Amino acid sequence: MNITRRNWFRWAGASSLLPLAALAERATAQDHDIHAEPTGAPRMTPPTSGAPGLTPVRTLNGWTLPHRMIGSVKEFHLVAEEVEHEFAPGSRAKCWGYNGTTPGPTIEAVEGDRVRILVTNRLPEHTTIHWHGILLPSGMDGVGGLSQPHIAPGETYAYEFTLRQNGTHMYHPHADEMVQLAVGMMGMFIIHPRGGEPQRIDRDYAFLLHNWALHPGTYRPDPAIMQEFDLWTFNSKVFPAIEPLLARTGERVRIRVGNLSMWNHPIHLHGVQFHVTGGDGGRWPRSLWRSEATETIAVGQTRDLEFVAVPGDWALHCHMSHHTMNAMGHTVANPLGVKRGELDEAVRRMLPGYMSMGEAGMAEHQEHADMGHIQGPENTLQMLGGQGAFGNLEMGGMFTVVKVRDDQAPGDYREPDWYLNPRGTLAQRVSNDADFGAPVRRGHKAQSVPPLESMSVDHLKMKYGS
Ligand SMILES: [Cu+2]
Repeated sequence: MNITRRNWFRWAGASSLLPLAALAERATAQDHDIHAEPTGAPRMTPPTSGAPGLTPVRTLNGWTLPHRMIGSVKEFHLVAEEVEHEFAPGSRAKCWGYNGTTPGPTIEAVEGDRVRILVTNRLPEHTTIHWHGILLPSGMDGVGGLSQPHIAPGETYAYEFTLRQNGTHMYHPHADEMVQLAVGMMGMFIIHPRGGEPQRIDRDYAFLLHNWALHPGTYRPDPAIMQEFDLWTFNSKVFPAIEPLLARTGERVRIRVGNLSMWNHPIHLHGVQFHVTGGDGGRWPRSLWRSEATETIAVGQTRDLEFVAVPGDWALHCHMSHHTMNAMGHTVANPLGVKRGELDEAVRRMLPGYMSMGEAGMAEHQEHADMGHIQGPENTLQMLGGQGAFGNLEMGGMFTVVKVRDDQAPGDYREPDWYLNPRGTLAQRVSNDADFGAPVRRGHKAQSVPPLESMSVDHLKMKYGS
């Protein structure tokens, strides 16, 4: 049967999704090996060598590219190539990236460093790399045809320049951009200040925003799509496969976000007012910092968000609600309030397994999908997923959790269990009667009910109270 985007909404379904905790554990185990040494390569040095006391960046679900010292030059080697990528268990794709992953590994260096970046092209077409936001000679800027010849398949080019700035930057092709960006070619380029940070950063996270059109049942992202994307990602992962950000109470945390997608994304962090402290123009003077809870990161921009961690499990997500969902159709008729009656049974005679959804909202979708009642096409994630301490999160796409604990050891990135709410700090049910209380409602007659008595709540009985 031909599953189109139009009818996909009704088919969105079934994939087995691991709890956030299990996925994060896996991510921790396999990633972040910044000292990994390819066979026979000379010894690699830490990314912040030359600037002691700096905290290396932690790329969500990603890794930092090792380098080697050739004299006084830090030499990196990127390989543009096809990669087998998993957005989350149940959704794989043939993408293009660097050194085996999308996004490619993060390049970290220190202001003042002389860097040489070898770029080997193992793609079926030519490419280049543009160093987005980095001050360099025109001939190193990586715009194919303008600043250099294209790098043909099989060729290796060397870029070499001195870093004269610090901040959050990116790299991406400047050749057949529509295709090469759409299938995952991107990475971050972080330059640490040589003189150290004005304020010590205890945890320094980084991720890139992106969007993908991986049509239901297919394995190649479609580069022709401009607006109706299926997958919205932090570092090419969708929730619940995006690893959480961890911190200890009181630590200073920076989240560096870059946007190489086709949409602007209002990134919202719960629990704190963060300061926006920089962009791809570098770190801003203190007088320009803004206190925000949501920061829109436009296409082609980066932003640095800094805050002091407060204990809890805090959502970090794009505020466009369609960007916190996985595969879905955008052109279906509105099912809200529709009485389906005999409809499902009639349709099932033609389409076995059919189940219409949405007459009371879409929250039931996750339940049905998790229980296997509805099945989607192969290699396609359900629209909503993820589990928290209290039930379904009904999220996908650009969503993860910032987990802050009093007892998280400095430098420990192992994921703790769900947050234990101190006594008296957890919202809870006080009635299951819809006529409860005496709320003022316009268009409704006031009810003559006794005033709400003060209630005592036994927090010790709460499952997740401490
Ligand atoms: Cu968004």
